[in-house]
Amino acid sequence: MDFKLQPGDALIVVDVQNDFLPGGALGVPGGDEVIPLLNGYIAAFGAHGLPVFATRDWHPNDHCSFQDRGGPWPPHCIAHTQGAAFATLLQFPCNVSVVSKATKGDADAYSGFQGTELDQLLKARGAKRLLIGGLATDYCVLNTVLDALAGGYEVLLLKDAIRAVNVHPGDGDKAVQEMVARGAMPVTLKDLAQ
Ligand code: VGL
Ligand code: ZN
Repeated sequence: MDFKLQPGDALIVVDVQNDFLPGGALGVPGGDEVIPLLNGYIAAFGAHGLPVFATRDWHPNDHCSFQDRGGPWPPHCIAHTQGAAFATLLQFPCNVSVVSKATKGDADAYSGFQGTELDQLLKARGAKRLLIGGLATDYCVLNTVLDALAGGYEVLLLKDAIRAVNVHPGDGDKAVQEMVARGAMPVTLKDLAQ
């Protein structure tokens, strides 16, 4: 599927943070492999003067999703720690719009739209079509994509720039199927006509 960047496109890089890279507190297998691809998309967006958004998981140190509070996850992405920082090799433009989520102790948020200003920021930039990639396919990418579709955006899923946690084998594949069934179009960097 060939596609061309056009006015109204926005790139959303989901949660590419140190704790989600291999060796991190909640390492996603192959999570680091998305970085060079996302840098390719970021460069293309820069060349077209189109906006780039980055979501980040940004938890207090006693977040309800942590195992010591009965949640499913080890402590991860604690605000202002090195683990919560964006992957060093990601080449965000200096005007990247950063959106923090799940910042309060008692609620989790897998979607970048949940409890954030992402929708308003996108609308303010005239965004109509969202290119979405990052981590993790079966949690924050899935929920961000589903909310984007429900909110009336067209979505291109960056299939080469997502990786899954796969708590249960096949979770990532199932998530991709669900996103596509709801209307997301899977694309890769090779499909991008320059
Ligand atoms: C995520 C698990 C816990 C994600 C965030 O960014 O996909 N996954 N918190
Ligand atoms: Zn989290």
